[in-house]
Amino acid sequence: MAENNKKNGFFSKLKQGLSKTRTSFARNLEEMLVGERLISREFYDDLEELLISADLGPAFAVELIEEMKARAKRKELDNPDALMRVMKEYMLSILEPCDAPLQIPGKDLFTIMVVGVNGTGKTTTIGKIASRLRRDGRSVMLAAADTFRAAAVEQLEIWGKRADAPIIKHAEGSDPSAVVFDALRAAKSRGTNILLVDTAGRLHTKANLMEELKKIKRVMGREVTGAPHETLLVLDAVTGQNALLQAKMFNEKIGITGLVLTKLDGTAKGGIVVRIASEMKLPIRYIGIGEKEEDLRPFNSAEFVEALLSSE
Ligand SMILES: Nc1nc2c(ncn2[C@@H]2O[C@H](COP(=O)(O)OP(=O)(O)O)[C@@H](O)[C@H]2O)c(=O)[nH]1
Ligand SMILES: [Mg+2]
Repeated sequence: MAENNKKNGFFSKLKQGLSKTRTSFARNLEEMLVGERLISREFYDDLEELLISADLGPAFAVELIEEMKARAKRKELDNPDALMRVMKEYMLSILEPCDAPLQIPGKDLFTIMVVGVNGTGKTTTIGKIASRLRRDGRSVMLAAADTFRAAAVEQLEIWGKRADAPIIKHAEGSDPSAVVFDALRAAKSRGTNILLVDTAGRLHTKANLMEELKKIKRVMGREVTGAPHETLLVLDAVTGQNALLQAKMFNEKIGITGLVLTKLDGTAKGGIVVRIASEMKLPIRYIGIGEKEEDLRPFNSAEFVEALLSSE
């Protein structure tokens, strides 16, 4: 299938999107290697700086350098290709455990609560997921529980129409939990397979937001056993280390079961995906590389490493 083909549009676009990260990284690395002895002190210092500036994180840098030093001692690291190979292997070993696509059983109601800071891409991601699922012939319903702005509901409605998925909404400013309650009832009575819940992300009232999200979770758990079955946190890769801080905060306050990394088209901070993987150890369900429906894919660690590190 086209989706499994490395030469497909998605892979090219991902590679294109990560090119800023790659140029500030892989190319620098190649330049560093020209004429330089691989195992000099300065080389490791430069490498550490480079890894940290690509948002790969200090832990990654230290561990990778330890690994390289060990291999250099065993004389396994005597050319740039070998070094690149070690880097790829190491990155893959961090990302592979996060390679866990969302599995949605075919019967019974499966509920997905989508959370994250304003502007990270929650509503867009819900629309894209809904379209994917509809294309697979699943029944999908959307709950507009970001009741803060009317525009948020309208945006979700547009995606709902596009995906042919009904939406449950209330008036602007109403209680988000009440919307979710109604949506759960509607989904149950119509025998819907998947309910996607959009939520607000305004952070200037952080404590309130977390309380609101906890309440939504409680309501879901009361109405449907095991709900929310997935609590999906959407992070904007462009924000680099802020995305990591958000992941920690949301996970601590409401518990996260999966991540979506958006805006990997055109970021110099693509390394943040590796850092989030190594520090959060949560499944990365999807990545986003644009605003359109087809710009969302299940995360694939091998594809990602290839796109991030291959120069040709
Ligand atoms: N370039 C790019 N833009 C995205 C991506 N995902 C979302 N966006 C855009 O980011 C903006 C905010 O998205 P939205 O879904 O409204 O965020 P929300 O506030 O979290 O619901 C919109 O303009 C989206 O089109 C992505 O993967 N790449
Ligand atoms: Mg939104």
